[in-house]
Amino acid sequence: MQSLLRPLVLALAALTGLVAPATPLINAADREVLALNGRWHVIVDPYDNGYVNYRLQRFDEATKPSGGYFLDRKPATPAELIEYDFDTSASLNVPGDWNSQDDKLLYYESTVWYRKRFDYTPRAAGARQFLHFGGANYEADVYLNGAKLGRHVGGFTPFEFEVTGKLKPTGNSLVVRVNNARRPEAVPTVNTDWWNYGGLTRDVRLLETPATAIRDFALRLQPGADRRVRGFVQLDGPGQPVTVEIPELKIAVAATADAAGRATFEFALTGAELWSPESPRLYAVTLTAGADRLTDRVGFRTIETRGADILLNGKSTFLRGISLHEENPLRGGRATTPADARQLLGWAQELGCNYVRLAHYPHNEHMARVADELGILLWAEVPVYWTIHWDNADTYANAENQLTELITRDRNRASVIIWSMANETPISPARTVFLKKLVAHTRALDPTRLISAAMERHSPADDPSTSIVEDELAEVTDLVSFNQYIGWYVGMPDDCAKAKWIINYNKPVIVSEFGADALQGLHGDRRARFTEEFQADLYAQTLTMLEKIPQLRGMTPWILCDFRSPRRHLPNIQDGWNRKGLIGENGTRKMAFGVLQEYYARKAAAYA
Ligand code: GCB
Repeated sequence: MQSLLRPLVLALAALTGLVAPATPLINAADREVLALNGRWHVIVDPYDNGYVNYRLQRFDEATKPSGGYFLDRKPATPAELIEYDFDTSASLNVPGDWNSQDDKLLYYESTVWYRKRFDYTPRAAGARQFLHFGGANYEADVYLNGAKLGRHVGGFTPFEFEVTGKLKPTGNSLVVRVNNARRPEAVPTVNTDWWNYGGLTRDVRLLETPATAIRDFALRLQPGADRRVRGFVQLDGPGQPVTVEIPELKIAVAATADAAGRATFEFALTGAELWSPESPRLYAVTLTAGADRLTDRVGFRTIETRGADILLNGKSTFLRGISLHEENPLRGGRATTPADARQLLGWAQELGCNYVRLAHYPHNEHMARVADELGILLWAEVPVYWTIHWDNADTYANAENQLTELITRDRNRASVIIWSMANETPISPARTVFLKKLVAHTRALDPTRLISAAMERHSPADDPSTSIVEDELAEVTDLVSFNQYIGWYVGMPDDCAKAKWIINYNKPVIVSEFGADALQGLHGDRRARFTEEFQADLYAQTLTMLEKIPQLRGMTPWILCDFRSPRRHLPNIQDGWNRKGLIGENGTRKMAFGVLQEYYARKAAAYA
């Protein structure tokens, strides 16, 4: 949205209460005055009985919405008929998916109503309050004290509603209808290779700010020897003086926000140590605007490409990566906490990684923050996966919105170096128009990071051993990334030895996926599918094959841990799990883990 329009939209949102602001307050954790995590009462409502009446009319659009569960009512007299009761219903943990918390909900794909009661007295006179949701899969209708606050679509990005003047000192009822039904026109569409975890899967918080709030900011180190930082602070209130301070560097700069609430900054980052995987240096940054004050920890680094090289702080780097789903492998549910992020990213570091692909949708904010601390570079992506409806304007708007919410949330994370537009999308004119539009949108929002997409290879009909990567999209991305499964979906691992690659782009090549299923503990011949030996051999042969690509500058094999997938049916082997993990369901490393670890040790030495 253009910044000039933003105040108007915000004013409208405040007026009607039904539109979520374009971007939620940045760094919500710093604003939290009340955690709304913990147990929430839930009603599992497969027929949406609390949402629509028997004529399929929505209660929240009716003048007398008496049947809506969001009213959170109790019978006033014993004679009154009310056929639900949150107080005596079951409860679930938030943040968390419902599937892994109750066996009956493992495959559930419909509506669950969540209800939390809380008390709150504003801390300061004139303060504003916001209800902030880290994410809810897939769509959420939110109600406070019986009135609708609004709706959010998209399962992996944050949203919030201003509730200033709507809170009571005691007994607030916050009700959220979460629905995770898959829909063809949605993002993602109906077919994915991951579990459709539903629910309030991320932190829920009550935030408070003074009347004029710092809504957003970005501070970015510009490439070049003079180490200049450019950036902005966006207020959602009238223009006033804004300061940016980095006390450790004795930096304090001031600017005045314009009528649209935007203050721009440029200053020299004198004396700073740059952020890198070897030395993930973060600086405390404090922003002040009138009575509002926001703190964050920010790393400064540059990322560029030159020909086939990736330059991190000007130095050529090889991205020693692994792909990850946002799933706790041991619990088999969504990863939700900083501890979950530390476990996954810690295992990646043990493997020798300096880089991780957060597949296939925006992961929770803890991931990028922990990666910032540990020194792990990140690829972040949106669920434009496989066969999206390329011709549908709403589908495009939805994808663009998810991307905007992701970029806005994470653009101050030094760890994030790549925004990825899509995964394995079939080439067609409509698809390429759609994705190029996303690329242009991303460059406008964040000109300082690399743009990619997981593309595909193909072979000429008469020459199966030649792999060609050719995609019009690669002309506008900074990296040429593709997934390839020679040895698993295409032929056998021995075919790697014959493979020839044609990649006519003078850009860094990042192999975004390769892999093979192996059941941890299953041993046998290296040609026997699903054995650890097969997977280890595929890794060894693939790594040798990929070394033949002169522009190769990184990879994220598929995948760190086995993960749940409803597409994987082989009894006693898969049992609902994709077994391409290097780590099994119980945390045990498979043989291929060691193969990749050894390769990465050599790569680290070569690029030291
Ligand atoms: C892919 C997809 C990934 C799947 C993987 C597989 O190409 O991008 O989401 O899980 O293959 O295991 O088939």
